[in-house]
Amino acid sequence: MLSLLFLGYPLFSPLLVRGQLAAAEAYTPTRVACPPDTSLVRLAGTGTSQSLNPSESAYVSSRQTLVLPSAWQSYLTTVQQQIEARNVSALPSYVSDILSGANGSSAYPTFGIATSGGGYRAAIVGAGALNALDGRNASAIEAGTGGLLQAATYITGLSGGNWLVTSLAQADFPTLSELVFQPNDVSGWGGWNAQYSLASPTSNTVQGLAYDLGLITEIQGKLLAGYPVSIVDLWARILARHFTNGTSANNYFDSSLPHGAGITFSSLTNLSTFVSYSQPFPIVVADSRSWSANFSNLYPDSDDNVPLTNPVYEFSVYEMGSFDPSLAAFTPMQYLGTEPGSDTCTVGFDQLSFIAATSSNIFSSFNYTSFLNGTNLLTPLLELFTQLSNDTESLDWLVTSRVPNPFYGLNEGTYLDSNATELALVDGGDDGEGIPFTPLLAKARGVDVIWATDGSGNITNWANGYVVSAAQARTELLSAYDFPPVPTDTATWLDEGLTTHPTFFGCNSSSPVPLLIYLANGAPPLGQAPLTNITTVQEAFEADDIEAAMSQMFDLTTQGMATEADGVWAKDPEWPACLACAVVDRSRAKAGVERSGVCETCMQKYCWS
Ligand SMILES: *[C@@H]1O[C@H](CO)[C@@H](O)[C@H](O)[C@H]1NC(C)=O
Ligand SMILES: *[C@@H]1O[C@H](CO)[C@@H](O)[C@H](O)[C@H]1NC(C)=O
Ligand SMILES: *[C@@H]1O[C@H](CO)[C@@H](O)[C@H](O)[C@H]1NC(C)=O
Ligand SMILES: *[C@@H]1O[C@H](CO)[C@@H](O)[C@H](O)[C@H]1NC(C)=O
Ligand SMILES: *[C@@H]1O[C@H](CO)[C@@H](O)[C@H](O)[C@H]1NC(C)=O
Ligand SMILES: *[C@@H]1O[C@H](CO)[C@@H](O)[C@H](O)[C@H]1NC(C)=O
Ligand SMILES: *[C@@H]1O[C@H](CO)[C@@H](O)[C@H](O)[C@H]1NC(C)=O
Ligand SMILES: *[C@@H]1O[C@H](CO)[C@@H](O)[C@H](O)[C@H]1NC(C)=O
Ligand SMILES: *[C@@H]1O[C@H](CO)[C@@H](O)[C@H](O)[C@H]1NC(C)=O
Ligand SMILES: *[C@@H]1O[C@H](CO)[C@@H](O)[C@H](O)[C@H]1NC(C)=O
Ligand SMILES: *[C@@H]1O[C@H](CO)[C@@H](O)[C@H](O)[C@H]1NC(C)=O
Ligand SMILES: CC(=O)N[C@H]1CO[C@H](CO)[C@@H](O)[C@@H]1O
Repeated sequence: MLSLLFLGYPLFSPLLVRGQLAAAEAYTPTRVACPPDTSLVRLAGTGTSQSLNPSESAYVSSRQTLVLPSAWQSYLTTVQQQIEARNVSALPSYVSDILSGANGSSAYPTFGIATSGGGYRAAIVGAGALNALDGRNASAIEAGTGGLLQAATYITGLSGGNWLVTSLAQADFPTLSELVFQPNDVSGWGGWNAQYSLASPTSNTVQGLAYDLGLITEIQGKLLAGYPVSIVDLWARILARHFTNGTSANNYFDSSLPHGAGITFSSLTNLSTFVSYSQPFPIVVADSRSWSANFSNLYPDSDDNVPLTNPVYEFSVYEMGSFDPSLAAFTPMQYLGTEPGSDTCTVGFDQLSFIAATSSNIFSSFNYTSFLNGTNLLTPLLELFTQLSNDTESLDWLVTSRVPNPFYGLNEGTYLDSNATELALVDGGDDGEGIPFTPLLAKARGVDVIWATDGSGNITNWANGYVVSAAQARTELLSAYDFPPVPTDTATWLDEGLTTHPTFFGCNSSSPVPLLIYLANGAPPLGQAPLTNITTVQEAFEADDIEAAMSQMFDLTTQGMATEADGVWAKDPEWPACLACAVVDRSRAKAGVERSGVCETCMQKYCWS
């Protein structure tokens, strides 16, 4: 339909280019002289000689010195107050020794939070869980779980979870209700705007056409500047209206505004909460859809055709690359988009909306032909796009995120993308590992304990552990990462009820294997009617429905192993204590102290053996 309407429309005429929208201009990368002494590849090493980006090390170490001591103390106070209020057994003294700082700064755990993919559902349940861990929320304090978010060193996201992580970071780390619902902040953060459907935000045909055409116009500058574009760039411009600053309910269709174009991932270092080290360090991931992959390494039943051995790339404010041993290299985020062999450097390619779209590139599972046949999400846009790019040689590329390969020529023979001048990137969960564990398993980060929220939706939109089993399978194949033992089949996850209450994994392992605190969106809390198993493809939401789902997630996060008697449900009063026991457990073991008191019973109760 659309393509017929616009066939012959002079989309690429110089006229239109001159009249480029603010967004198009801000979205277009530019080539600049490379600053002297800039290396575009950092070799990160492997095993014990692995190194972090010096800027990341500096951020983390400042956060550890200036922010985390009081964050851990506040969390400890919260837990202790709840233990008293509930009249349950006191914590063994080693918990307070560790979290109060009495045993020195090296005793603090290094804590990371991971949020899975699963579309808007994953973003919503992830936000609900973070809200229950947020020390700024009085209900979370009363539940005895508030403050853990503030004590995290890292936060990772992929796909829908990456929408949560990137929007939270760029909005300057607001509370979760401000993040999701912020009404009409015209100049800055305007909330998720979830009432506007991702694919078709308006039922007004004229407005819809203008909107679609606007999206195309917004990515033209990038194409004309000689950079590869794809459907992922259109997706980026849509997501920008939901997950970056500059759009509110009132101006969603205002084509004179940049709608978040120009906000780059690398520029987030200027935010006040970043300058004060108040944010957990954000990282998102995407997979390589290498054309020369070893397809015998597909995770069983994974339907996205990305083998587990393909590189998983991570993106942070400082760099993009992978600790996977086949690559073990990074490029500065600021200069992402620089063509291999070029004597100029590209800036402005690392648009946050483009990274968010890359990590949530669900289009890869459509092949181009099937995409054009029928009505899929964005099909009309793709039709329009085809008219523009006319790139019949590489149609398959149009469903991947296209990034000039900073690592071209590196590690030939082991690094899968070595001979590709352009990376083809797809959704971070396409290999089956639907929770972004990989960055948290990098040896150089030394993460002791991981909180994972699983909002994937394998069974009637509930999580079934599949994505965690896949993560274990990947670490076995790559043998560069340590992962706690978890069930290998979904039957075990479900039969043992591991998805209906929080479960600890790796209780009998020791460092460097991290302890995993796993919370699945696997069943409604407290016997309530389910609201959180939202279908993955739902594209628009009423604020009330999001609020209700987040409220259920709050209960799910704070209930522990709930109990039922005569139809009355109760949260586990010991859950705050048990969670604290898990958080300090690696630090405890490193100090050579035995588990004792309530921690012993807690670990028996919540650990999977
Ligand atoms: C707390 O529990 C103990 C025993 O478990 C009991 O003796 C005591 O009376 C309880 N205190 C309150 C205030 O409920
Ligand atoms: C987004 O807007 C908020 C205020 O609503 C502001 O604090 C923050 O700095 C802005 N972030 C960016 C990247 O402009
Ligand atoms: C941070 O802000 C300063 C001053 O506005 C600017 O010069 C600099 O380029 C910004 N840094 C980044 C990484 O955007
Ligand atoms: C592909 O992976 C399989 C299973 O790990 C392995 O046996 C095989 O050698 C690999 N093939 C190539 C060409 O690397
Ligand atoms: C296109 O869609 C029609 C109707 O859904 C289907 O019958 C046909 O097989 C599809 N063709 C291709 C090439 O996918
Ligand atoms: C793409 O999908 C169509 C329709 O499903 C199918 O006929 C075709 O073989 C597929 N092409 C490739 C390269 O997989
Ligand atoms: C598209 O391809 C056709 C046929 O090869 C060619 O005539 C036309 O100039 C191309 N258009 C663009 C915009 O490249
Ligand atoms: C890249 O290498 C793979 C195998 O290592 C090969 O199949 C492929 O054709 C190569 N691609 C190019 C563009 O050279
Ligand atoms: C949600 O879960 C319930 C109970 O398992 C099921 O009956 C319902 O169909 C699910 N809803 C969706 C949208 O999948
Ligand atoms: C705290 O969390 C509760 C439970 O989800 C929510 O109802 C409330 O709005 C939150 N408060 C703030 C200030 O965000
Ligand atoms: C804390 O320090 C005390 C005194 O040095 C020591 O006895 C104890 O084992 C330490 N505990 C932990 C958990 O490090
Ligand atoms: C995409 C996905 O997760 N699929 C899996 C869902 O779980 C079943 C087993 O219960 C697997 O067979 C699917 O591959």
